[in-house]
Amino acid sequence: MVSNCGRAGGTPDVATFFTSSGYNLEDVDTCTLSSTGDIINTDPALGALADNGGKTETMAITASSPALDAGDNANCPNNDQRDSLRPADGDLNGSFVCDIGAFELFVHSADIHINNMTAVDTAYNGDTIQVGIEAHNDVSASTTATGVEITTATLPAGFTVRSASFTTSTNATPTACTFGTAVVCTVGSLAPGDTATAVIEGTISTTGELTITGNVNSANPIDPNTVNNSDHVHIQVIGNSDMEITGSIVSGSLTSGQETQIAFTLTNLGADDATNVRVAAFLPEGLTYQSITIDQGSCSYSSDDMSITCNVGNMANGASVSGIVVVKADTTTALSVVALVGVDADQRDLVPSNDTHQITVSLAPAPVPDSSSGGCVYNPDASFDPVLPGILLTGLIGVLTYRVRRLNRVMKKH
Ligand SMILES: [Ca+2]
Ligand SMILES: [Ca+2]
Ligand SMILES: [Ca+2]
Ligand SMILES: [Ca+2]
Repeated sequence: MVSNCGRAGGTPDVATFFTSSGYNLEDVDTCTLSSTGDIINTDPALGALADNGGKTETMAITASSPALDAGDNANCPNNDQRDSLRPADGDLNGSFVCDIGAFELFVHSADIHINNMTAVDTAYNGDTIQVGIEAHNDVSASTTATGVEITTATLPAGFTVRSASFTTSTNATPTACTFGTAVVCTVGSLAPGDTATAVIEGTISTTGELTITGNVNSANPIDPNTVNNSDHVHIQVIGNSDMEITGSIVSGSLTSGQETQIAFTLTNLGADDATNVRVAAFLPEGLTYQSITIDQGSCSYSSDDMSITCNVGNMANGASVSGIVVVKADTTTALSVVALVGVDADQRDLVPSNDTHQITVSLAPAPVPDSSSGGCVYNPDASFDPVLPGILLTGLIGVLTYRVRRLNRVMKKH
């Protein structure tokens, strides 16, 4: 490092003209430095001559000096004039390069970073959840980081903080953080290897995906890697939709061979919109399926278990969808049977009692022609018990519940 070779006047630093071997620095341009690594017309930003350690005084450089990490490792001694090890990574870019001149600057660093963030993957609208943000000063840091803060980015709409505090690996007593539209935890100092963990408790009042971003920053010393100072968690928020299904039959008493219609209506009683709404209907022995129509979505019938399934799609809060199943009586004995309809959606249903509905139908065999009179007679054996045994109802409802669950599983695979 030189200042004024004297070729352009003034008092020369270097007595005779010399040829640069490279990696020299001059504050003006009197030395005709033009070899590899040479720097001209650049102030090296040297400090005053002072005792910076070692046997002789030196002029220190700072982290902003152009001499920093600008030397030649192939031609630099293992120690600087103070006997400090060189090269040192002065700009903390991971590359250890000698500084130009007699002084090798060692720069303290503390790579503070977000080590982990925790939160549930899914939650329901109305839930109160916790989000953890763990910050760490890397064990390889050369010094304690000071002025450490754990913060969040502006919190998403629909997430209201109820409390926030942090602990550290050296102090398990929670310290309060401030919070509003964001959270700020003033951690203070964090020694190499130490951890600080903020816990934020908040209530959800929305649906869909919530993203919460955590940050950590420090005042000192230099953080060589700021990319790892931020991270985030995603929370899928499921809504609450009270699905209701009702049904009725046009004719509750049928003679074998007669057709009738079972009408059903499903309604989203809210409070959130419903997605992937599914209807299942099960016909009892004695009623045979003829056809189905529905306002929205599509349906199919399976003769295997006499079930009808409909994919209705999405239903906004308050929306209703209606359908009609045409059935025909087919019985040789009098009996009372129950058709069942049920509804489900992806949302949480806090009122499951209205998710199913049962429709009772009284069936009678067709009249037997009286060959002697040519007319019809009523078969006295066709009288039916209008009261369905409770155990049968329970069994059918159990079957429905099972089938709806099975249906749900099948739906969710697609
Ligand atoms: Ca260096
Ligand atoms: Ca470097
Ligand atoms: Ca960092
Ligand atoms: Ca319900």
